This record gives sequence, structure tokens and C-alpha cells, in this order.
Amino acid sequence: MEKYENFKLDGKIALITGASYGIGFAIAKAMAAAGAKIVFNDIKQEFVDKGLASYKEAGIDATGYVCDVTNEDAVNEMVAKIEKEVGNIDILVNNAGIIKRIPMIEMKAEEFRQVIDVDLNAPFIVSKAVIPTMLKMGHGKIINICSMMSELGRETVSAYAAAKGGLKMLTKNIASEYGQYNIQCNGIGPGYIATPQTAPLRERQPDGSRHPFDSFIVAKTPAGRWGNAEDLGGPAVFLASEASDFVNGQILYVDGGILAYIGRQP
Ligand code: NAP
Ligand code: GCO
Repeated sequence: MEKYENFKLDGKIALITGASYGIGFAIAKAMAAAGAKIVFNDIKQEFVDKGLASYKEAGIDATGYVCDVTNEDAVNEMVAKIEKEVGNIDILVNNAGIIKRIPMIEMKAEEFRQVIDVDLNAPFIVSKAVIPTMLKMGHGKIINICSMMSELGRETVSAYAAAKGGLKMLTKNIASEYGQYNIQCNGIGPGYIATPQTAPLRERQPDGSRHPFDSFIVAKTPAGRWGNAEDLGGPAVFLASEASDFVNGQILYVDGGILAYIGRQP
């Protein structure tokens, strides 16, 4: 066998949710480079169109669908369309996500629910929609994009941490319930990654200096830098490939070492 043949994704169809840009887009590019056919969704047609243009520019013939992943009927309709128009989904990446940075006692219950809806309920809805066909196929890969906040809290991200902590346990439960059918469900826990979602944490100050949080994260990360979305591509390909068929219910932290590090003495 050619060396590391089982890292290839040739002939596989991968659905990456919320992948017009950011981490989802980077993971899709990596999976495409490994041979997968890419399917993605976004909430609005304009974002899907922008995403399709970005994929085309990257030389990827992706297929895009408009779908709000919190809407179960819309998700079921999208999955049925994908199965009819593209083919059965071998790999699901539950990537779509939002964050609201609000002190907990100032956060409205509706705002809390919105974060839980996208970051936790939606991975349940989309996984539930794709698992039946994976059962028929006798294989499947589900990758949930968790977070350092699956392990740690910090000020203002109560809803997000609760959702990502729940997503870690949903990952373990899907692995427990469907591992016997050759379906592997694992998580990727990115550290601090430079995407639109974290742009507010990296904004230059009025005097041109770095955002205090930016400096804090760089100091707290042994790698001494923010992650790039592309840093997640290899780990995602591994978890989507046959190379990880005996890996199940694990969260792979791709964080530059931040979770391992107590921090430099001031
Ligand atoms: P991002 O730049 O904000 O992109 C999020 C994507 O999700 C966007 O394409 C967004 O579409 C889509 N989305 C949001 N709500 C949706 C919904 N209801 N239905 C369908 N699509 C929806 O975020 P990112 O930094 O790439 O993060 C991607 C994932 O990684 C998220 O789950 C995030 O929690 C996680 N993560 C990020 C970091 C980080 O440091 N960046 C670290 C750890 C984990 P629209 O543009 O239309 O809103
Ligand atoms: C924040 C950040 C983090 C990152 C990521 C870290 O406000 O602390 O947005 O939540 O997005 O989840 O792993």
C-alpha cells in the first residue's frame, strides 16, 4: 500500500456547515486537497455565492446551499437535496457557530438561547439528519468544531462556553451510540484563531497599539502566535480519513499549546 494511503479522501463527500469563509472554508480546502467533494451551506444566498466564488478561486468545484442550521426542517430538506443532487454524505463537519460576548448578568435569556441554538442544538440537528444514511452506508465521520471553551471559561462568554462544553459531550455521546456502526465522531478544539469571529479581540487600539487581549493570548500561547484557520486543515483531514477509524469520542485540541501552559511568570 502506498504510504499513508488511508489519509486520502478520494470519492468522499464532505458537508461543512457555515463554510463560506473562516475555519470552515479552510477545513474544506484541506479536505478538497485530500480528494473530497465539498458541500457547504450558509444562511443567505449572497454568502453562499461569495463562498462559491472563493472556492472557485481556490480551484475547488464546491456545491453550496442556503440553510439555517438551527431550522430542523430546512436541514432535513438540505440533506435530502444533497443526497439527490451530489450524493451521500460521508463526512460532516459541524462548523457553523456564533458567539456573543456579554457579561452573564447583562445577557438576555434569548441571547443565551441563540448561542446554544447555533452552537449546540444545530450540531445535534445536522448530525441526526446525516446519521441514518451513514448507517445504511456502514461508515461515517462526524467532526464537531468545539473550542478551548469546551474546557475553560472566561468573562463574557457564558453561553458560548456552555454550548461548546455541551458539544464536547454530544461528540462523546454520538461516538458511544454509533461507534458500533463504524461511525466515528470526534471534535476539534481550536485555540485562538484569526478569523472574523475573533477580529474584535485583535483590533488595533486608537494609539495603534495591539489590543490587550491580543497581547494576552500571544503571551499565553507557547507557539507565541494566534492560530491560522489553515492550522486546522491537517487535523480535520486526519479525523475525516480512514487513518482515524479507531479514534472515536476524542477532542483534538489545535491550540498552539495554550491549554497545556500555566503562563509565563510576570
Ligand atoms: P466565523 O468567521 O464567525 O464563521 C462562522 C460561520 O458560521 C459563518 O460562515 C456563518 O455564516 C456561519 N453561521 C453562523 N450561524 C449560522 C446558522 N444559523 N446557519 C448556518 N451558518 C451559520 O467563525 P469561525 O472563527 O470561522 O468559527 C467557525 C467555528 O469554529 C465556530 O463553531 C466557532 O465557534 C469555532 N471556533 C472558532 C475559534 C476562533 O478562534 N476563531 C476558536 C475555536 C472554535 P454567516 O456569515 O452567514 O453568519
Ligand atoms: C473568545 C474567543 C474564543 C475563541 C475560541 C477559543 O471570545 O474568547 O472568541 O471563544 O473563539 O472559542 O477556542
